[in-house]
Amino acid sequence: MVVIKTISGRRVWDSRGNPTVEVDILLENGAYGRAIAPAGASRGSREAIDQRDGGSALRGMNVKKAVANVNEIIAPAMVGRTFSDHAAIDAAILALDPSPMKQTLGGNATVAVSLAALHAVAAAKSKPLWQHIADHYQRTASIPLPEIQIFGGGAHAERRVDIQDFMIMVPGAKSFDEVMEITSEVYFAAGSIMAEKGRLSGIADEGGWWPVFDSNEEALETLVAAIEKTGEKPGERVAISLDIAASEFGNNGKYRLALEDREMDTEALIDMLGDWLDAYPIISIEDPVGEDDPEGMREFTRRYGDRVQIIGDDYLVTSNELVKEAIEFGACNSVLIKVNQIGTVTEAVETFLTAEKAGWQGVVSARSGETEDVSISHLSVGLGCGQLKVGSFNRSERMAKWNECLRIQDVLGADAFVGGTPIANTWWGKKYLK
Ligand code: 2PG
Ligand code: MG
Repeated sequence: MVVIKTISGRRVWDSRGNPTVEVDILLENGAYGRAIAPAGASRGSREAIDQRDGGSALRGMNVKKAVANVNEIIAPAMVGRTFSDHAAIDAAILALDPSPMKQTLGGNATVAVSLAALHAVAAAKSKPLWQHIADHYQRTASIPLPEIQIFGGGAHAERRVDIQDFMIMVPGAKSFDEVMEITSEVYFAAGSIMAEKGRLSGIADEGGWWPVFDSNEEALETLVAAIEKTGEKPGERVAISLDIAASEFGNNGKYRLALEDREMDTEALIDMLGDWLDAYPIISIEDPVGEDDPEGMREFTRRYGDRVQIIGDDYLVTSNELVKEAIEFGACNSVLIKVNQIGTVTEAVETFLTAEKAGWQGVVSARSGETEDVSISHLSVGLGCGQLKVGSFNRSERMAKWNECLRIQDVLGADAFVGGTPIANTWWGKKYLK
């Protein structure tokens, strides 16, 4: 049992320099928790709404109202009350805002309170956060396999290329530490290839290299060249993961690749991505078609679901209801888990468990607007979900999350790393890794 002494919200600033909500929760027993709301740029239309003040100041992004919701609505309703655990605090948040998209309080307010409560309750039990999560949900903690961005595009790079995330995964590594080492080599190899071509132009929102390419596929070719430059054979220990984020360049089954001045329908987009799956060692693909194109998502899954991880992000927005529907419908075989898309830890975990029960992979993920908050590293470890997507290998809001996994690995031991098997189980692995 915990008794809440104070809840205080304040405005802090995220990795893009935008305002965001930080919450401190102090318990009567002296334990406390703090968390900061992240923010997406390529947002699903059905995800929890960030309450922003609008107007001209701070590009309409100010969060005075959301902070006030914490201090003037949530705090008075909760201070002095006794709760059994963080889930009971989440239930109280949901009672204050039962709307499906957290329109009343703002998802940025609810997620910061929910995560701060998770931290506070873990502290009250004198447990590291990952341990509290593992114990509470009766999970076996493990160190996740990262998806790490090398080139950032789409909404994270002024749409310089259409595809959003060009990432690597290193399932062939023996430890999380080795993933970091190999990723560092690939990241800087990619940078030096860009520099040699006179195309090094800084970095995108999540720390990946700014994508100065003439076509989307050129980014893939460069990624393969970067992997090779490190002495790795693409598809052996290191593979490619893409977030197409197709909702950003598609509408009602019509897609426009602006970089290549190409219009295509769902069928042509699926064919193009299928050609990429044949030509490159891609083991994971996120939002291959738009969130408004469920038939396309089902068709993509029908054609390629046995050879690649197909993640729903904008399409599923960490919603238990939408995941249930997609399982039934036969669209996707994996889901991205972003706590701020749904608004509370309880709801995000519920969605993850539904997905896992159906044999889907759950991938805990950061947002493109992040901070020093490392809660998601603990969430992915504590749930033992298997995969973590954080952005690139650059900028402290990203590195903080990778570094936190290294610290947890010191406690859990290298054997707790989940890598090693997934690539061999993929279509690519079966075909090329004899
Ligand atoms: C995504 C995320 C992270 P955003 O689409 O998966 O890359 O982007 O936070 O902008 O939605
Ligand atoms: Mg995405």
